Amino acid sequence: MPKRSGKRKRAQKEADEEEAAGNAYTGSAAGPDAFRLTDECHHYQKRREVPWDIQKYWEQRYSIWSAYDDGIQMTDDAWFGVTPERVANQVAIDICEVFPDISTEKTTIIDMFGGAGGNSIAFALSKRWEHVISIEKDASVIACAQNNAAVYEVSEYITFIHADSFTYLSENASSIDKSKTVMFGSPPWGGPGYSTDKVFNLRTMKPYSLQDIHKVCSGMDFALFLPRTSDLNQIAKLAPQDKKIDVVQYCMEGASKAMVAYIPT
Ligand code: MGP
Repeated sequence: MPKRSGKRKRAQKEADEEEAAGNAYTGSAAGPDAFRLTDECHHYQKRREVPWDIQKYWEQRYSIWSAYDDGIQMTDDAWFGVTPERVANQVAIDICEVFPDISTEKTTIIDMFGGAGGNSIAFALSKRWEHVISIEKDASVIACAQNNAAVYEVSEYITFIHADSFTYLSENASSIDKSKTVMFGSPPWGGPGYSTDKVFNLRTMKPYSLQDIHKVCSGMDFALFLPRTSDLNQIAKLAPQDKKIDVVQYCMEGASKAMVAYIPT
């Protein structure tokens, strides 16, 4: 792929954003309204095509996406944050078991930081939800997610929303039925350098802190996918009176990849 100048790249990104914004995609199978893949979406096949800083993730591509070879698309940044498939599937099972009234009352799950689709696809595959809503603010990344949902044959079960989660949730607050909705968030952790701190400070997590996310999820059960070294004391402070927060470490090949905090209403 030829290198583009920063200015041209930015202009192209803006044009892509505008085009995708005009496509308020509301769910059905990929058709003419689908978000379009951009120059930032790739299906790398050879190691030499892959930028050095994501080679480690690309080497793990089949544990991230078992169907990688069927046409999975990723932006370079999306590799850092995508949940490996087995972990995403286990989280989709656990979220139903951990929250006590989930089996009877909840019909919608909102994936606040949908990314390239790893978690939303797992929620759709679980067939547990009437609505899986995947919100993503990057036009190229949401195009990858929609493509990847089609690879896993679940496009029709996911509503892709191209938006900033915080704006979307505040603008749509009145139409979200909190008694029927569960929130899931796998936020950015501030890049791959997150692991340098012995205990990860969720209060200074960038660009959204634990408190920012907690605020928009209040009144709903929510599950957060966080660094394996996250400060448990900070998480514990969010426990509603007389309730506990379950924290689960998700391991692959004997080592934790991340933890999920299941925070009840
Ligand atoms: P990692 O710790 O960067 O890599 O990501 P690895 O190879 O497990 O660890 P290392 O110790 O060998 O370097 C581990 C997993 O964490 C990834 O597969 C993602 O699921 C998740 N992850 C990593 N980052 C940087 C993020 C992030 O910023 N946000 C989210 N939501 N998940 C991330």
